[in-house]
Amino acid sequence: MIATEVDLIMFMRIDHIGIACHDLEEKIALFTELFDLTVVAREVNEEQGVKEAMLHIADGAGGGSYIQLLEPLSADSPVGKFLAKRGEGVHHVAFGVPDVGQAMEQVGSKGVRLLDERPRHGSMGSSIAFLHPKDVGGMLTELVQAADR
Ligand code: V0V
Ligand code: CO
Repeated sequence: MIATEVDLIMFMRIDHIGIACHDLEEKIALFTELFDLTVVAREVNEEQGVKEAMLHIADGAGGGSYIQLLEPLSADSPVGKFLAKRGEGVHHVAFGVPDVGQAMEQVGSKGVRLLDERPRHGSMGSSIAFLHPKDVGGMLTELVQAADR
């Protein structure tokens, strides 16, 4: 789906909540046991400095909703620094959008700092981009365009 210039940025759903953790396998065991969730994808994303797993919650407009568990690949990666500073917990909230480039342009034009100049590779073949938490009420925000399904 291609948004036109007159369309406002459209959040179709919460795509995922990203949770920072020290030990991915331990937290996968916790979340699957507590909430009866299923791991549907795992990936090492070198560019983002993470080893991650997606636990499926539900399907919605243009894609699913997930919990994303994130273990840092190094101490100086975004998630590594977050763990050192704040400890384990909610790291970011990701919203599903129809067109990530368009969403970046629209939100960028409102003065929000984009942490990516162009969309990056995200989980399950998605295209992603991050917004600075200081410009979004303290919430690290991710825009996600799901892969064609
Ligand atoms: C930092 N801050 C946060 C935050 N991380 N606030 C809310 N949530 C977070 N996760 C605050 C921090 O406390 C500082 O505030 C301020 O922002 C600047 O932080 P910093 O520690 O000085 O800076 P850095 O170097 O830690 O950078 C923070 C940012 C960085 C957000 C710029 O983490 C980043 O570029 N993140 C985007 C990429 C990313 O997070 N990738 C991992 C997920 P005070 O203390 O000055 O008040 S990968 C992913 O989700 C994938 C692959 C996927 O979904 O498919
Ligand atoms: Co994410």
